[in-house]
Amino acid sequence: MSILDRVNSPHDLRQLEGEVLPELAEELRQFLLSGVSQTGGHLASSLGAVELTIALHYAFDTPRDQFVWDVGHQCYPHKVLTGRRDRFHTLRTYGGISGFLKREESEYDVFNAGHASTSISAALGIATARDLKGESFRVAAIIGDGSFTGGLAMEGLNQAGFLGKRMMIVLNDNEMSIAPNVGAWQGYLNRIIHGQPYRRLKDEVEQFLRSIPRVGEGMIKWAKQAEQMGKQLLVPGNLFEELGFKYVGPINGHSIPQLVATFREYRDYGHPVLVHVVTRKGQGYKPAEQDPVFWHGANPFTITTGEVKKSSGPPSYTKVFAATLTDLARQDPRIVAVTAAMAEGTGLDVFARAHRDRLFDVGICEEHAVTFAGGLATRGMRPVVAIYSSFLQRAFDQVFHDVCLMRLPVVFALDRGGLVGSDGPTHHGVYDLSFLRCLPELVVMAPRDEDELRHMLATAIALDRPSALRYPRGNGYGVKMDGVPRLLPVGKAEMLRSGRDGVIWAIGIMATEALRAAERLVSEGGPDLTVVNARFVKPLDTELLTAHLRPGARIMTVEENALDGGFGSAVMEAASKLGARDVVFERLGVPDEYQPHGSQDLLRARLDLDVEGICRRAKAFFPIAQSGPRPVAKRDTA
Ligand SMILES: Cc1ncc(C[n+]2csc(CCOP(=O)(O)OP(=O)(O)O)c2C)c(N)n1
Repeated sequence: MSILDRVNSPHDLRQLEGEVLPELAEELRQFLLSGVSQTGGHLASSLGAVELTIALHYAFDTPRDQFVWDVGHQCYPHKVLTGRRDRFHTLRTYGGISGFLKREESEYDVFNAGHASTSISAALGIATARDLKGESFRVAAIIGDGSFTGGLAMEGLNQAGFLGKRMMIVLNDNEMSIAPNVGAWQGYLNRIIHGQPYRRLKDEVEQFLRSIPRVGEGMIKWAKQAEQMGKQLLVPGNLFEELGFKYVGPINGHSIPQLVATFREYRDYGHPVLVHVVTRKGQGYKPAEQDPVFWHGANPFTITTGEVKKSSGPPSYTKVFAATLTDLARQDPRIVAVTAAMAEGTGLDVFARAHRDRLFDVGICEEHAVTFAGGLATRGMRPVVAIYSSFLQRAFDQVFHDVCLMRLPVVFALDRGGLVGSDGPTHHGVYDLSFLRCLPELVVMAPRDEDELRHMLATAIALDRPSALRYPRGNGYGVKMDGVPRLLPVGKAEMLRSGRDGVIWAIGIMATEALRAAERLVSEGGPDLTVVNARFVKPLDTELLTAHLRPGARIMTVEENALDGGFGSAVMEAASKLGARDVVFERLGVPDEYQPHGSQDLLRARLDLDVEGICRRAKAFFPIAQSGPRPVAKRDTA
């Protein structure tokens, strides 16, 4: 029986002798590799946190003591040690355990996560409640250096230093976000780790003394003594001390004895303590150590070779977006791109290769990214903020206050719109159409395939007002690319098909799915349907809609977005404003509940958002015309 086999809870872990913990770390690492090689998942961050996780559970008294993990993508060792070893093979699969922290899953997951930079605020809230209730447990926030750059983390740090609550912040510094971390904070942390300010000063002093003629070795010796005093002023972590934290570190994050000793020494410190732990992303698995960016989130792979099972097929929407933007920027020097630490995920690494000085990685700072873009736009630039739909949620006010209210021409390129799959509810981008379409001045669109994405991007950049285009995760349909990107008429929908038994209005790739469904239905003797690709959620094509609002009409809407406040709602609201009478609507989309993790296909099928589902729902909703051909509703151009 391995050591890991004997650990079914942190309590079991704490029964082990300290000497066996490095061996346990090795077993745990192999276990993670074997599991993630089957399921895929966030490998490199979890491998880097193996020793840290063991040491934390060993030194603290969980679940009484509360750990708040930031983002949650590094929590696999925590999952395995907290009784989920036997379910680890179900990681990120439908019905299986989540890839992030989830309170519903375990009492050891005290705060859900998936989005970055929340841990300090949440831990401070827990510590504050503890003190108000006269309780005595310990609280620790575990946050990576990337997540540490987020505005929310800074806000938490600000209040934590001020309140002086008994809590620990463990800064897991691997000098990497998904890609190498950026920003002035990272510069500061790097200087602590690598001792640069001190070394630089030392070099400069020596150089200066040597440059003075006839300064003997005695003088340099004296200077070295003085330098020792100077060193006191340059103790690493001073900035944290100034902010009200006891700074401890930097600590080797792969040395369990050092970690355990440090946690034991400071776990009951009366004030906030920041323990600066240095780890290596991908530790212990050569391919991940060598390319931690690639291995941040891995598809299933072969452990021995590091060969990843590639998904083949047409280019992804991300790729098409990046290639198009890169081309458009060749003609238009106003175009600049902004990413919040997601250059690879959004494809902007491709853009940066061609336009090195025109990509701005602002760190995991979505709010700042949007306002920064607003500032750029006031001076005539055309900023394209490429961001995952679900991460834009935290910058809603910036979209409203710093862009739309001033009608600034910022383009929001929202990747991962719709159901994203195995990352689950924190990452599904199913609210953007709802939260964006309520903002005046904003043009909101979604392409039906990868070719239309190109035209929409060109259209968005040409506009003198803010715009958002959202497109899904995954591969396109492999459609032919239709010449150079052209400008689409704003607010005009596209008729994909005419039928006599009813109308489907769909947005984004659901328009393509609806068209396929309509074709299948006629071929099977089902209802003969008109299919409209709305293209724009805002402004909506009310002219075409008016033509479809005949008394007795049946209109189905299809969207990969929340039904509440989404595209179908927009159609119904427009119909109501247009005075429609006696029109029946059926809306397909995401119901008012959080969607689980699982494959995209499966999640879509559950909600009838695939050809099969649309066919089934359409058969039930649209009666088939009994008598001969009826005139198809024509566009009223009057
Ligand atoms: C608000 C938000 N923006 C972006 C992301 C995507 N994301 C997930 S992990 C990550 C990097 C985190 O870096 P760090 O905190 O240093 O952890 P590491 O992976 O290096 O251990 C990013 C940008 C996210 N989860 N949440």
